[in-house]
Amino acid sequence: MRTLAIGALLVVATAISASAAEDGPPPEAKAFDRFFDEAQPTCAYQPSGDCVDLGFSYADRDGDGRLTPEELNLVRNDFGSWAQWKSPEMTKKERTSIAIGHYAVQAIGLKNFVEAYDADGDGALTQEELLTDITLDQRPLGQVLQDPNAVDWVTLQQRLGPAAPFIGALGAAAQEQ
Ligand SMILES: [Ca+2]
Ligand SMILES: [Ca+2]
Repeated sequence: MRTLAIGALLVVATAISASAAEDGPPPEAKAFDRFFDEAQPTCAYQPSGDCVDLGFSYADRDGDGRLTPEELNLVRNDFGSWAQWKSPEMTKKERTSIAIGHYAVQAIGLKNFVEAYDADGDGALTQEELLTDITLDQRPLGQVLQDPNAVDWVTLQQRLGPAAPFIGALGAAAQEQ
């Protein structure tokens, strides 16, 4: 009986993945993919501020110059959907980086993250508030995030708690790609 049930599950799972392949990725995965294609060369080679601008405007859905926890949650969903779609062609290292990032975001929590940096208490983050602990310069973002002099890790960790250092791992991963 159990074998039958597992067999049925396998058939269903296969059918779902086959139909997913036919229909292509969900729209939010495609939206993130377009963003990723556009941002990747900028983030790899251009000054860090350009990369942050691109990411910020992607996340700022209503274009008011501030990121709410809801807007950040949409980005997380887009990214999750994209990562699931791209997972088969990722290296083990890329999958590990994504798992670490996912862990850090879950552990910190988007609402806590916004509250930790929301200097004026309006419930959303301007780019200035977001970058309080990071000093951008002409180097690409991955390099900036790996420079202990550019990121105030002590303050950042005080704000965000023990999961904060994993954000640094993301910076390192971004630079390697
Ligand atoms: Ca906004
Ligand atoms: Ca604010």
